[in-house]
Amino acid sequence: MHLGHTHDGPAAVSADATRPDGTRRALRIGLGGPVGSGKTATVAALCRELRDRLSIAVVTNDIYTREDAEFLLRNAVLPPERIQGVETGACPHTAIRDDISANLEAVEDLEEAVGPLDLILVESGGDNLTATFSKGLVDAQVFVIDVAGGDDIPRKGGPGVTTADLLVINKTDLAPHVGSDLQRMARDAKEQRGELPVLFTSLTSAEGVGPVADWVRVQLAAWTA
Ligand SMILES: Nc1nc2c(ncn2[C@@H]2O[C@H](COP(=O)(O)OP(=O)(O)OP(=O)(O)O)[C@@H](O)[C@H]2O)c(=O)[nH]1
Ligand SMILES: [Mg+2]
Repeated sequence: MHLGHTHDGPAAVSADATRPDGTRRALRIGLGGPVGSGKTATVAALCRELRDRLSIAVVTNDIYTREDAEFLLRNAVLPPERIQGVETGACPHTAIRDDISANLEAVEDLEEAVGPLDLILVESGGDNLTATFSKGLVDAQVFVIDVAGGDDIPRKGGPGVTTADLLVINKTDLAPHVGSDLQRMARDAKEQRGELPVLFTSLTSAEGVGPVADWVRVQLAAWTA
């Protein structure tokens, strides 16, 4: 389902876009958002959708475990050497915004071990509405919320909702069960984000992650242009 508007322009990219040998490094996309909104499910679905044509790796962040990396490994969304878990040991936003060293090391290790890569997905641990990625870590960021978390979340704003390069509103299949008004969520998101894109997804539906995969392809085309 796509109630939002699209925006095909390239996301803002960080300055250092090359590997030590001068070739272009992988596009790095961060996925953040509240606990349980569907970040890992989105990463898994993106890997399945894109892995045949693109060379992909994933970094996951968890506070005390490597649960998400293990989920991706169990589900064999990528070969094991392409998945790395970072145990942040503290608030997830610290590791993606304030001290990004562990994540940067994971991203660079992957690029060296299994590269050249086209795309690296970095999943933040579940956090609150203020969490955003440092531009030193990722080139573009996706904020994933879900309809079951309350249909007033887009209206509440915060940097994730208002400034992420893409806002994904997931689990639309649950809207009738939790009384969420998708039209209202689309209107509120548009008000908060202006021309920045918003996509509605249900990973249990046939369309699944398709619209997000299309957005990733557009970012990659801009990155490699
Ligand atoms: N009904 C429904 N369930 C979904 C959808 N997407 C994800 N889920 C389920 O929601 C739960 C949480 O999904 P995850 O992908 O683990 O969420 P997350 O954002 O990675 O969670 P944390 O990493 O713990 O913050 C899982 O049980 C998923 O199967 C969806 O579109 N519809
Ligand atoms: Mg997760």
